[in-house]
Amino acid sequence: MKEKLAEIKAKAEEALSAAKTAEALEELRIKFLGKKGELTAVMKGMGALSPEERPRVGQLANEVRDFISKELDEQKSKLLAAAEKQKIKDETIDVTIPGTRPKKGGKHPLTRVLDDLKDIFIGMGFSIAEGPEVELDYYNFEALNIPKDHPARDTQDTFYINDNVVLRTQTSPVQVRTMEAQKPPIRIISPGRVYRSDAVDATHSPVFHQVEGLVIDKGITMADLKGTLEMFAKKLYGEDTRLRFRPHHFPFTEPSAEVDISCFNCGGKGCRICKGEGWIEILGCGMVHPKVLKNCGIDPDVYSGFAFGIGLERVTQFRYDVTDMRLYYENDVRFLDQF
Ligand code: 2NM
Repeated sequence: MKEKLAEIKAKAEEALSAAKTAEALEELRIKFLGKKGELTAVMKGMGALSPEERPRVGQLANEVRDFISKELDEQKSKLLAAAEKQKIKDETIDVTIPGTRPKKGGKHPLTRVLDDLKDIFIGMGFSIAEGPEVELDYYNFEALNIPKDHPARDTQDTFYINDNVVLRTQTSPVQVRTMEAQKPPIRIISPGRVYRSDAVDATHSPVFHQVEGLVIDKGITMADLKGTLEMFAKKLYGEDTRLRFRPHHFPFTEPSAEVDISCFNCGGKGCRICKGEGWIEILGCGMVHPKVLKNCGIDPDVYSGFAFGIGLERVTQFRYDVTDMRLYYENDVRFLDQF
């Protein structure tokens, strides 16, 4: 029996030092010290011993049990300490490693220029007005004095939803809605998306953006129009910018004009940007037609006003030298990264 105990002790010592996990240790505890364990089995057999031998073997058995128990505890704390060390090693962060910077996003060039335009006009006392992109034929055409047989109504140019509903071809319908709803004085710009049935190329897109402006009050004249647009152009393209008004025709304004700015690149001498002209066309404008005022419930004998329409893509093209409109909509980061 003594040999048996010595054997258990030796076996336990070897097995314990080889155990690598808490689970393995628990298995060994059950194997050696458990109710059905090897040591318990020996102790159960002690009844067969002589009264002299019993206490000595009993003491030895206790020693072996205490030994195994102590070894178990020691091995357990060794394993825990090793696990803790490994965990600290795994979780250590080297704060001296240079970080990987996330790429910064930026505003789209059209958004940048639109923000500038809004700032300029808000600074002159204008408010921003917005309206539906799917618009009644009445607001897009009829109220604006664009008769049924006008070329702008041709299905070539307009996306029709049905006989009475179109995708707006300009943002003027927003201004018609504002004139209907508000009494003068009115000072608004209406930026937004507009639609024309055009094939895509470097200078055309079926979807583009306009910023139209409208001022209505008593005594508004062409001088107010010129002063407002001159201030706008100088703020956007620089204080040296000069304006040139060329007579034009729009159904909704009378008189009407197209406006050129002196080339911001060459100052008027002629260069690549202005195609040798010295001038660059940037907008259309005019005094709101009395018929349009009347259509919107404003008495043209009391009030007058001016309006203008700016193409956002075109203005942005000259601001950033973008030569192909498609670049605006493709969202290639190699293009967008430059702004
Ligand atoms: C342009 C050119 C000239 C215009 C007219 C109106 C309204 F609603 F008051 F009649 N809004 N915008 C206008 C005038 C637009 O775009 C080239």
